[in-house]
Amino acid sequence: MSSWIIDRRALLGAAGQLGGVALAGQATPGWAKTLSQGAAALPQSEVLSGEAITLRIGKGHVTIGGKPAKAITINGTVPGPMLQLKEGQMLRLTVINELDEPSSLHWHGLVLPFQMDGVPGVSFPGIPPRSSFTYEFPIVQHGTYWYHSHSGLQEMMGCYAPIVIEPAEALPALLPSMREHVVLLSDHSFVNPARIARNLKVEADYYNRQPQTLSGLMAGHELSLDQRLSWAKMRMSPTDIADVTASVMHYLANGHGPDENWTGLFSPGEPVRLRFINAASMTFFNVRIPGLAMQVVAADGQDVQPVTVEEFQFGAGETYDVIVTPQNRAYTIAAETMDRSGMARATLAPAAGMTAPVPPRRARPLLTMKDMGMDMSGGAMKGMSMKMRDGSLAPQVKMGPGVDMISAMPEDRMSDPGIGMGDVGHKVLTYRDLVALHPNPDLRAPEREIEVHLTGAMERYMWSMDGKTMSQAHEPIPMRKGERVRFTLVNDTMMAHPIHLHGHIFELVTGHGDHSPRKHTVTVQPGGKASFDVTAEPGDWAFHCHLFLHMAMGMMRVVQVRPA
Ligand SMILES: [Cu+2]
Repeated sequence: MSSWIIDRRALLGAAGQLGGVALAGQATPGWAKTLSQGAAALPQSEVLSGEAITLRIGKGHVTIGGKPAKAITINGTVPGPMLQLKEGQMLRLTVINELDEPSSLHWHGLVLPFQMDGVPGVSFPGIPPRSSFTYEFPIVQHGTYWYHSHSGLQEMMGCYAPIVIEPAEALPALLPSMREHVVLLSDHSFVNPARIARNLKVEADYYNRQPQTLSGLMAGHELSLDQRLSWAKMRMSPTDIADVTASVMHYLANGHGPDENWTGLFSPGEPVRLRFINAASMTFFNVRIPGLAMQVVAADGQDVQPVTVEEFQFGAGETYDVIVTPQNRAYTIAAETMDRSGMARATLAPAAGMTAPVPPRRARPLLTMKDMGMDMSGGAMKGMSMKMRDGSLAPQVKMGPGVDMISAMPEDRMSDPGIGMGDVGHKVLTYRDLVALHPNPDLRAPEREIEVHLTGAMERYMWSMDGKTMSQAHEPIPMRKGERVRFTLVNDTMMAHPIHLHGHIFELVTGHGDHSPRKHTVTVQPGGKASFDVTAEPGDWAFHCHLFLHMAMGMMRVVQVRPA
């Protein structure tokens, strides 16, 4: 039976693009070329591996829809070169900053001595213009990770790339020879990020002005006049799903726009491992492959017991490895943005030039009372606008113009599939579905709990923790080496925030005991809360929202771990 979908125009188009890539020279690194046989099939010259690696940060371009956009590149490309490492090896990375401004590289999700973590002003001084820094550390883990600049808004301009670490010992569930593809999703704008930040500061909904439509109202997707007035009274909008949208961003798969259609090849019937990385600066993605179930086998690089889903939503900084078994046809990898304003697209195909239908973007989701930390079972919106500004609910939060709400009844939302994912009609991954493959390394109960509120004022585009920005908070969060602590993050905003703790892999508190799923980045749903247990590693560590503009505005702290 042959169900090949060969689109002749696409075939010619793909051939043209391959030529285009060759002409463009260095625009795309070897691992991200428009047509890929798989990461293992790459010639040695196309990946960076071994114990000594040199990376150059410089100025360049990324081509989106045939137009060049300014970019900060690593070794001349966006994304940068893939690092293929092996658990147990030593690594010496020389990073040359060719920019006229300070720079840095941070190894996202790697457990390492804090001086090698690469956050200017926190763990090292940064790399001055026209100079270099050498990072040196052992690789103590395996899985899918990535690296990016932690200076200014350079990450937002393309300064990121994947890291794939092979396990010291082969995992029983995975064939060592299994074909695999990295699918790195990102966002890029033709507008300078500093200008995007300025525009949001002047008008927080600058990029989010999708008007409510009459047809939407009639279809039941939109709000009644009454509901709209209630939201307005609270100075909130149920459409604040994302602050940076497709009106200014373009969404890329392995550095390619939807029309360039990055394509990963496979042999029909063979299991293929896809390493999804959300390297976007400001975007959550809903990832699905219509017609193909995905078996999630790792989260943030940590092995989990296989769980089969049709779709998952993930935030900036998170990674998922999935195994798919495609048949003899092409499939679209559809990575719709959480606010449904745009989509990154790629293709899995048994031969070059094949495409599958691209699913249309689904209707824009709306926020609910749950997203404001309100349980609506007992009452209506009446009185809510008072309650949501009640500072006594969170004594440690510094109330002021930078805090426009406090979650009155924050719920644990670890079983939540994500904004807009509740009614898509198929199985969507939740954190509670994740169960670690191996027992957790530290089974001690936490000695104490640290509650951190994620705070903000949407209208002023202010973002903070406990009501204070990074620059207003002079005290780091103190911990002792080896101390076991439970962090509970309470989201007092109506946006989802992917919160990343550097240098640690923590256990999500989701009721799975000694097989708790381990991660380095946890998304906290709007108005909800999330807890994780962590064993403190010595040093100064960045702790922040991975939406880069939220971090830049102040949703960040330093966690300082002193000797016991
Ligand atoms: Cu955030």
